[in-house]
Amino acid sequence: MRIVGICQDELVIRTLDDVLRPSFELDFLVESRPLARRLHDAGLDVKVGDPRRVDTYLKAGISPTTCFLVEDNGKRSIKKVLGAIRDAGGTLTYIIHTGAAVTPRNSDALKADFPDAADMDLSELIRPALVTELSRSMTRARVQQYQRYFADADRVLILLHNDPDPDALASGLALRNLLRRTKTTAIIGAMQGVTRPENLRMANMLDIHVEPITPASFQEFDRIATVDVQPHYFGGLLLRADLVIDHHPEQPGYIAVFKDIRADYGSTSTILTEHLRSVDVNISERTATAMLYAIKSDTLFFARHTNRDDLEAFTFLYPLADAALIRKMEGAEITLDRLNYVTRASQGGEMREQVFTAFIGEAPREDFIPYTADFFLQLEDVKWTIIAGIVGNCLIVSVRNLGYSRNAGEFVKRWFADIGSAGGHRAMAKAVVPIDKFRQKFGDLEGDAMTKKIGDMAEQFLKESAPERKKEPVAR
Ligand SMILES: [Mn+2]
Repeated sequence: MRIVGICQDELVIRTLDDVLRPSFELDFLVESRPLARRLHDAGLDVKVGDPRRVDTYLKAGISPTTCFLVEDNGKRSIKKVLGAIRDAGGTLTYIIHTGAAVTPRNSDALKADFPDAADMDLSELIRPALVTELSRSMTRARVQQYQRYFADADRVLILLHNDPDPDALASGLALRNLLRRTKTTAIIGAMQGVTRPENLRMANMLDIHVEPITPASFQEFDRIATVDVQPHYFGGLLLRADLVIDHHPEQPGYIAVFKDIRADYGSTSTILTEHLRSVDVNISERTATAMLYAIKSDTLFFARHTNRDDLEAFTFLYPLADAALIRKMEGAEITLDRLNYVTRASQGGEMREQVFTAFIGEAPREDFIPYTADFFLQLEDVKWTIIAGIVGNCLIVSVRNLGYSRNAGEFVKRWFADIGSAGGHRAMAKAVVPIDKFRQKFGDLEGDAMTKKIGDMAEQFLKESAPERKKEPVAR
């Protein structure tokens, strides 16, 4: 395919020549003779002519398949140039903006006269690659700093949150990799071990061993890192960490020597993928599989709280991972026990304007509640799920939503922050409330009355918070 570049700036011409010449037949039309001579001497295919005249193009022997790349550096109108190309029979015209930002008025005027011409912005073309490269080198500096800081430690603890999920497990593996340590020199630990069946299965299949840790054992370690969690989570038991890597909103109340907290990321594994890439660490199939599964599960396969970086990390990890193994791990999600709670929720649950709420009574393990919340979010027409159940002497409330219209974290804080712990993301949140405190505040409710109360809370919250939406900044 032949491309004719109609450009005035030497840097633009040389850059386009470098970028396009291997793939296309490329020649340039310039107005200045000295410039043409210089470029010609450098081996470029250049002609001199007036780009505002039709016969310039006719003489150049263009055909209907010739593509025109017209530089608009903002100094002089290119309207006549576009007109001449069109009158000479040119149909494939691209405008490449290289000057100061195009004003919408100029751009609209051109669009009206030349609706088929496509626009490109040179800075927009360069931006993605340049930004990625620069942020990678900044990440590299940060990673090298903490690698050095951890290098001379005998024993390292990589601490996960209670009942670690795939993201926590994968992040533990990834960080151990980054610190170039083995399972004897860097312990992946948690105060409360893995309980959810699919997470146990992941840990077994990928041979990830989570050591039980007590607060008393913290001092046995020379360095402590927390991943997928911040030290405040441990309620004053851990006031200081050497390294914190997390994607939950940043919390006050602890000291960290190094931290990388990115609350707009869908998973901690995404952050760690960037760390691994920045220092060119070899990523084993096991680590890649764990991280890929983590990104998939933390973002509900990109259905919630996710960004471009998650997608980019997923794309990078995919060829390195064992996809068949991931399918096997996912198969473990459905168990007869869990179906029992799904059935309870479907029998006692209530649907109000795309909000599904259910109280599922007592459960032996906490994971039945978020599992049920995730399950009902798959239903067509369901935008929010709020599932409550009693584990021990606490009421656990799990909130999920799609579409991000209102904040799930705000919902649990609105109703439960004063009587228990409540927090989370925009799309997923949880509250843990002692049941007696719940009853003091909301009354002695059971069964269907409980479901109805939660439905009322949702309705009131969604009404109250409706105006908040207008104040939010427009997403990029
Ligand atoms: Mn996570």
